[in-house]
Amino acid sequence: MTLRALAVALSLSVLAACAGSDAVSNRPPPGFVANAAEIVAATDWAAPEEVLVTIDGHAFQPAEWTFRRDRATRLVLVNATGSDHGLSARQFFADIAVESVRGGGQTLKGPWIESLSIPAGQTKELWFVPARFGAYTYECSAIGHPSLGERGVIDVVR
Ligand SMILES: [Cu+2]
Repeated sequence: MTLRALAVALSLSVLAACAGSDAVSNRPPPGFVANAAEIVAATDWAAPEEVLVTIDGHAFQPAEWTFRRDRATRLVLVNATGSDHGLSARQFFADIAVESVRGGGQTLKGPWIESLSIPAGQTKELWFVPARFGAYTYECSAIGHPSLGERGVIDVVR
């Protein structure tokens, strides 16, 4: 790898870590579900189970989310505030197969996601299949927000 290529790779990884963007991958980050693309392709997306979450008053409402393993799922995140928020949930993201991230007038295809932004006043949708059972924590990726209570738990059950 040339120095220039290394510099580009480093700057891309810094961008991917930024709270203010969506980072969707077409190569599996370490530990992520390896066959996510096959899971997405084998899933019927006509009527996904919907979970609606509103961000307001420095809280995700509700804060506890329950999903069912192997089900097509549509997580709708409504940002009812005037500031930007994001979903930071590394272990949860590692265990799901992402069909798409929708919102802000665009659709990003998965099958792996590392970060999700929810800009002020916008709604983002995460279309995915929980591929492993688990109990997870998540928090807002904006600096200082988790300590104000903007965090919660996720359960993936049968
Ligand atoms: Cu926040």
